[in-house]
Amino acid sequence: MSSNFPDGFLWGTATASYQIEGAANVDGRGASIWDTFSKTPGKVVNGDTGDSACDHYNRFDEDIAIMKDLGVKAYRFSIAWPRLFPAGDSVREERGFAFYNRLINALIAADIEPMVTLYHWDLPQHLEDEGGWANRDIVGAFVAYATACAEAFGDRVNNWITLNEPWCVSWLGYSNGVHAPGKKDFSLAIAAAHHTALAHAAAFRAIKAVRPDSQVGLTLNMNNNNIESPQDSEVLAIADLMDANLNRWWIEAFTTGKYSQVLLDTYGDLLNGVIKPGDEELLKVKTDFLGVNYYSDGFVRSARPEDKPYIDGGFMPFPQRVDTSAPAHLANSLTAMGWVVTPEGLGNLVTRIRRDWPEIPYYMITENGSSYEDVIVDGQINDIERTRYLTSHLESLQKAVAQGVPVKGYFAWSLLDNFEWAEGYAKRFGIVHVDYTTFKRTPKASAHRYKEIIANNGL
Ligand code: PNW
Repeated sequence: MSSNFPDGFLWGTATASYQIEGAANVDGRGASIWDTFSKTPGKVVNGDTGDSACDHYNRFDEDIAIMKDLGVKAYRFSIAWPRLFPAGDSVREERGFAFYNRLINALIAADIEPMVTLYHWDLPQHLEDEGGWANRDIVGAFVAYATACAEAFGDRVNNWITLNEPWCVSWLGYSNGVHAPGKKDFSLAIAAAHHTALAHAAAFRAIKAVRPDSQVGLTLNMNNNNIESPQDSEVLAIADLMDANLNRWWIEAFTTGKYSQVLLDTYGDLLNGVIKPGDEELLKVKTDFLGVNYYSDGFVRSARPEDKPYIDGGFMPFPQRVDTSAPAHLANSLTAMGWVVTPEGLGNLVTRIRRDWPEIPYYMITENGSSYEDVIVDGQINDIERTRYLTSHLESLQKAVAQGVPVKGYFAWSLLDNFEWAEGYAKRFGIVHVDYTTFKRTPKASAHRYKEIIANNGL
């Protein structure tokens, strides 16, 4: 069996606006919830903010040249909503549009396909002041923003992702509060989850109205939740809720217009109360592709006597009595984020998506990557673990693709070391190292390996 990927496989790298751009107070950009959150003491490690980040705003030509050298065919980046509409209303900032025009034109000149994420977490602060994703009015605001983007950039951008990881937006942002806007209110998270699902469908229609031939998808963070004590009915019930909450919520919304019974039962009036008559038809949309962000599998087994009841990720309405720790054989090879390394999970996940939702035409792996502590020796970064993470996940993906699973592209997270949200700059995911005092970029060994993989169209 060939170890190659199909011809035309879209090899890419991915980033997000707030994580790399910097230039936070330049060219009329408005404040986003991440400006506010990162400047709130205690929210981000070391008090880091995205004010300067990688200075990509001023150095995108150099970053495109690096991608060109790697042979990258596509680049996934996000647009900062508050650069285009600083107050989140209808008042445009033309210098923001001009920046993304420069970026898109430079990508096309380098023969790199732009793949645009409309929302990768930098909500205009003014919209949060009105309730943000927990206020249903956000759907209309997002449609206006999506329409403006399709009108401005749709002559050159064919691939659109409406939202990145609505699970993180909803649960990390509004329930457990580790991400902006840092709210800790279970009911707000449930409202946000429903409104992000509505926003995806509405933005999908808005982009298609402007550019009928464009490809519009939604990116979700997903995992396989491996059940290690299938004889325990409590574990089975909690695992089903975890899967519905993380993996099925938004897919079932756009494929069926409805949510799993386990979600309706668990969240009761908090969920039923935000669903309005007619929402079923609004939620349902023939999404062109699913964007999959995959980092790590989950594990769940019977609670040990020492396991105290706890609430994981802020999405359990009751304390769960299960053990979700890493299995012993994986526990001493965690990434710097503390995440288990489970390469076979990537192939398993796309195979599961194919089995459960055959109506979704194809998928893009819109993020996959790892954080490790890098050491610079003689100006070189020999990131063996990150390189192994990359190759082992691609081996797993290749096997699934060879079985006919329709994955059309893979975007390494991330092109650059960057602002890793609540972890600040302390955690590095880049295949290219960034020195945050000089902004010097140095491709790591993983980037050199990725270049070979792209050149061979396989491992
Ligand atoms: C994703 N979690 O975030 C994001 O899309 C990226 O912007 C981010 O840099 C990358 O993964 C690495 O973290 C996540 O706690 C952040 O479950 C946190 C979680 C999941 C995804």
